[in-house]
Amino acid sequence: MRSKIKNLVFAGLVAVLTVSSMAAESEMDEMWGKSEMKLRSENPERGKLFMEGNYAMFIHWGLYSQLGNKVDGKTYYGIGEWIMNPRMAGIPVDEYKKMAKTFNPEKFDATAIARLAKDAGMKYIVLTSKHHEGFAMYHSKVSDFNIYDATPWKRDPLKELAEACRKEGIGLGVYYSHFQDWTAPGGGRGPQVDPCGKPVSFDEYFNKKCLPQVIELTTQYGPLELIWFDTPADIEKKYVDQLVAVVRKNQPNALINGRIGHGEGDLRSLGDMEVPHRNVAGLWESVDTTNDSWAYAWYDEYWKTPEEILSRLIACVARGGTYMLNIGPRGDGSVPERAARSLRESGKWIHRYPQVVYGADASPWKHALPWGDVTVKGNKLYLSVFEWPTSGKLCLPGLKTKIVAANLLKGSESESITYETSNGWTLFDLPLGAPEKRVSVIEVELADAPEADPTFGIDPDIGTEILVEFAAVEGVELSQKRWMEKFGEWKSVYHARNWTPGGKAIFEINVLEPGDYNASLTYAGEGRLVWGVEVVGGEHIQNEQNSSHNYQEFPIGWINFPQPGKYKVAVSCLEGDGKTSSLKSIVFEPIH
Ligand code: FHN
Repeated sequence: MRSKIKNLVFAGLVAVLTVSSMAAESEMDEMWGKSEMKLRSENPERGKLFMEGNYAMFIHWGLYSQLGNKVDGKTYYGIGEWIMNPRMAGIPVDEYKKMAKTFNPEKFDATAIARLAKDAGMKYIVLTSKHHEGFAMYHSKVSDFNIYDATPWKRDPLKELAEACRKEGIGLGVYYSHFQDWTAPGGGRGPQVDPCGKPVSFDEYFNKKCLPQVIELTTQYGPLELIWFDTPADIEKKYVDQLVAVVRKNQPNALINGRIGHGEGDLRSLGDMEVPHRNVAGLWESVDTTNDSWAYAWYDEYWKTPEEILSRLIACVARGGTYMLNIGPRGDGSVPERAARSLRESGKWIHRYPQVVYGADASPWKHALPWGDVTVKGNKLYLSVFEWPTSGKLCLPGLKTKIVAANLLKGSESESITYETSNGWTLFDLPLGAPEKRVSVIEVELADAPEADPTFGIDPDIGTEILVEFAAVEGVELSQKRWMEKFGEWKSVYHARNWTPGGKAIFEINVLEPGDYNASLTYAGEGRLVWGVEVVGGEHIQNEQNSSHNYQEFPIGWINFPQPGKYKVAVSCLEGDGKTSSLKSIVFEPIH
């Protein structure tokens, strides 16, 4: 059974979230609701593609895609599906609704999208059937504010996508904004009166639009993999219960994500664009996007490269979860070519190494390793090497299970490689050149289920960064900080802050090759700071360095580890404004 299920009992260990100080940001963050990780095991058929596929396509597409973040010649930066919002362009309801008259996505091609997902190695697609602005991207009988009735296009893209997905063997899911509806009277954060000025309650909105639309969606498009609800905010539990009941009745095999609210749903969707650094138990997904926007934004050309996509996907699988990656088609229905190219290129690799991703489990190291990451299938480890060692040896710390064989994979072919062990490390002999241009894979067959010591090994060839979230702290606060880089573009970091005199972050490490290493700290802060780095029971170094409000790596100096083995390294902020100093990580670079 997959470890994401087995580890369920540890779900409570996941770190607590501390949101950033900006009130409006935390308000949006809190709209995700408090979800719990769990698996409803009464139906083993539920969520098969989620469980086995580990990779899906998210699509944000709606009326807003026409604008691409530009209104009356002005560009609004951030997530374009919020363009109506006063913090973006602030478009009045009547004006927004008129945009349906010009929505004519003639380049929409459901088959091409389903094939793109398939080429990308994704197993199902989740389309925004109704986002917060209330426009249904399918033929709804309940509200004429829908793509079939209100636009000159007069087609049902969800129906076309459902058919295309079925033909291509891809699963389908729908996104539905159940609480927020900015154009329907009574909808969450929407107009609270009807066009005649009569007050309309949320209850009326729910019964006249939300619930009937979820019934339509769950009865008219064939089997669905996932019903993806979003931003429950302060919705009452009685509404959530009704939605769950409808989905269970009409789509017993569909998963419900935790953003339905009130701890309901089958799986947890982490914060937007968040790939966790430590293993997370239970059923969960990361939702991310191919650039920095969900909906199409004309200016956003900051695309993830194929390597970045693979790195984030493999990280999610290695942490025990799944990855759903978004595309934002343009208003004419076409998919930005650069997004498609990165998806196809990364997909070629996934099709060569499906065993690394599909049905794969979490890494027993519980975090990434300096050169890459590890996924597991039965008694086999898959080492995905992003940084190929120039020394001819790949160093794996702390493997406790006996190795039966090690192979360097070249697509479906493989070449046996030799290895030796030293002080609890396994050193694999590798050719000097990587067999793959993006990510090379080593398969390690074990005599039993894999077990590993998760202590961070300091790699003798390349720099090892250890995030402070893995440190034990005394006299320092460890918390997660979230912020929006642009409106709706979430970033997060775990940091150690509020350093009191004597405060310490203690990192446990495992050294293979004794000698000098250059220790650097990545931090943000104000003014000059004196940091100390001390090998407990050994050398102490300290240095004054500047700081910046952005996280930056500052060298502290060389430090010696006299012999192989485990050490504790304590970091402290000795002088300067400890209150505003925010430590993100320590880096050890070998001195060759
Ligand atoms: O407000 C939405 C946002 O527009 C987007 O759909 C994301 C995707 O996860 N969900 C909400 C914010 O978390």
